[in-house]
Amino acid sequence: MDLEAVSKRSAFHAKPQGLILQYGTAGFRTNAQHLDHIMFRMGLLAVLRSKQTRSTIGVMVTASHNPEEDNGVKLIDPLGEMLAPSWEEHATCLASAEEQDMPGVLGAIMEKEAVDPQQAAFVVIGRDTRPSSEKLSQSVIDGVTVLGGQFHDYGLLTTPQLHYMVYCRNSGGRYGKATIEGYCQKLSKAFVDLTKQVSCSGDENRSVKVDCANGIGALKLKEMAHYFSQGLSVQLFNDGTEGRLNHLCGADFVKSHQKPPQGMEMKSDERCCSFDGDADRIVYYYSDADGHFHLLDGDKIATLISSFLKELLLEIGESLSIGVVQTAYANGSSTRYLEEVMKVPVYCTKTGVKHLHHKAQEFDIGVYFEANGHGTAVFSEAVEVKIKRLAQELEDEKGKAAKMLVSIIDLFNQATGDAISDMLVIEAILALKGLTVQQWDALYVDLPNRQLKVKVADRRVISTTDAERQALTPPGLQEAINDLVKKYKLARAFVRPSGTEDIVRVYAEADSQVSWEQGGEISCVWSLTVAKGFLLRVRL
Ligand code: G16
Repeated sequence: MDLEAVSKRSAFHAKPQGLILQYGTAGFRTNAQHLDHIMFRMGLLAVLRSKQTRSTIGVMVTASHNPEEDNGVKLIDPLGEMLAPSWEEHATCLASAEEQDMPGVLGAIMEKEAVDPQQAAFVVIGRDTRPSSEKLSQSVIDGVTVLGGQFHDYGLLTTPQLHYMVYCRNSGGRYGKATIEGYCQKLSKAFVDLTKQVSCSGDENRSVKVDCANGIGALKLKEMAHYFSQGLSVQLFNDGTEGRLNHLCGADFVKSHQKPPQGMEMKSDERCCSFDGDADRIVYYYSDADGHFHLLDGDKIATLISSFLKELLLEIGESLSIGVVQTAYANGSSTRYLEEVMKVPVYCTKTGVKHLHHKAQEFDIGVYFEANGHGTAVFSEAVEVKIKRLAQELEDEKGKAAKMLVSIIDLFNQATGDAISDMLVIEAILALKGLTVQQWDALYVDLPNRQLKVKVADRRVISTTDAERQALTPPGLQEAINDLVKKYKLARAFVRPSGTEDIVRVYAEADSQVSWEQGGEISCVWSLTVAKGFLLRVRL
């Protein structure tokens, strides 16, 4: 490996002096203008990771839910999962190195990770529709090629599609074909097989309205819709023909504002959903006859999916372990419902799919969802083999349930949360169970809750513990939260620094909304005082 050539090439992707960025919740994210050197260096790092693992590594250029002027990059590990934490540290080191120190940092990573320089490397690249993405993905390619890595540029892809491609390539085809056609065929076959089982009395003309956040999800859903058009008709809104990415639309907007996206034509009781900018999150919603907005977020999705999987296992007569993984943002009602009514064990991890995914892999069947709509289900290899065998052996209702389980396993993108795959899973389950969106919503009632973004001078003053449910610093913050929370029934609140935006997130929930302020406004206000001189307020 020619580290001198790397230095020379790096000069074309010079790092702005003093700029330090960290590999955050889902890679590097900031304004696109500051990212050229990061892209080049992540191309280099992907080659090293590929050599070390002797596998294909993915590099996705996207900032997902962030505003259009931002961009970002993340690496995808061999089984389609997020980059291993020890390599996140290497990524931060490499991204922070001043130009003259770059070869030394690369050498140190190679030594620490025992990377064989002679080993071949292969990297696959994808990008979202942001105006900056194409140029930035060229910088990734520049980094890959200067270290002698081979690559395949998929061009425009949703983030979960790139995760799928990486998994397929490293599973020797077992997981599927590493092409867009392979992805569409795998999912649509599973969806059609599943929905064939719907009894005739069901709603035969199923349709759903999809807000695509003016992002890549629109292109990919259009590309795919004809594959399953007989089972489901999708009507796209915010498809990118006008309007800015994630602006007043998309899953993040709908979840945090708890209102419909702009540009969506909602009639009462119609089933609608929103993707985010790179189509790795989904939330559902509808507006009732009185015009009230109802949100079915990641928690409701996890409940629907896990109850369906549990029912199938019960029908087959298999007692496999099912676990649900959530984060601190999970609504208290959802956790109670899962534990007390469904009798499913629930675990809480830190924010970030990487944490949930690994916890979910501890079960025969793990269902994980963040409340923001990012999630999927994962099945152990032994379970997949067993279910496939049972689908061949069993007859009648048991055989039918086993076949449905085989199809739904194929319908999930087990590499990561995937809005398209999750939408098809949800649509199939609703059809099979004959549930309306209102009936699904009625499984439990969410505690009133609010989430706010607060801009502060330095978000790193806040550190947390206990899966981000408790603040460790600054001193006095957690005590202030505790004092407020104990005044209200079923109340919970926490504060954590975002790993994707330069803000602090504040979350609060309680059993009811109470009157606050003399203005007669019906709201409950949590005032969370931070010792560094700013006041965080969340209104319910
Ligand atoms: C990413 C992560 C999610 C996380 C979200 C917000 O989502 O993949 O796991 O919940 O960021 O993270 P934070 O609160 O740290 O900013 P996306 O859809 O933006 O890739």
